[in-house]
Amino acid sequence: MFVTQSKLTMVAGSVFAVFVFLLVVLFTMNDGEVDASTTETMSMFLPSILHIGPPETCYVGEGGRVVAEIEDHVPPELWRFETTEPGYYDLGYLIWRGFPEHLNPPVAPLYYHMEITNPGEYRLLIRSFIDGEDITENNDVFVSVDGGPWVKTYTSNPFSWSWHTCQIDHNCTQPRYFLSYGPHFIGFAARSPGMGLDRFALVLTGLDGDIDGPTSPVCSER
Ligand SMILES: [Ca+2]
Repeated sequence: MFVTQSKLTMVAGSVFAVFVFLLVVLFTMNDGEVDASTTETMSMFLPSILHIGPPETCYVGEGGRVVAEIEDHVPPELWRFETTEPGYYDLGYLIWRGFPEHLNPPVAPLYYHMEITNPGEYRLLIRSFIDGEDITENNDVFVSVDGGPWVKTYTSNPFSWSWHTCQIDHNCTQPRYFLSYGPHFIGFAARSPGMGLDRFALVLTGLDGDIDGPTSPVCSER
């Protein structure tokens, strides 16, 4: 049967109109809100998609703990790899040698990825020290988990390497995050000049966690 070009155009136009109509109906049925299950799925897979770095910056949680060396990350911008302050673990530490920084956007973020195998509430501990005179103002770094808000995180024990880790000024509150089974990531963004970071640990609440022991195994190549 011979079909003219104008008829083909009409058919294509009708199919497109039906497709648009179905999209409008689906959107209206959902009151314009994003389906929660869709969001959950997106957040579950997003970290894997974002993990484009080397496997050295991706760790597998074991026994309710993730422990990683900060210096596993190649230092961007004015983060410097140093070994001057003794008492660090493994190869050394990264220290911010730039200016005091505030957000918008976060400056020189260091990202570390994790495969959580024991879901639950985790405590965050950062092993740090301050190489500077102004230990009350220059004692912090910004932290974000899974792309969430960047939160100023500080130590009140800056004279030597310490696991002391606080959020909320003048009322030390240890950072805690609920981590589901699967991939997650944590970021550290520059704030205080002279803030040195040695290693970090995420430990399931209720466990002691050997944060001074061996670091977690790295993820396999993806
Ligand atoms: Ca270290």
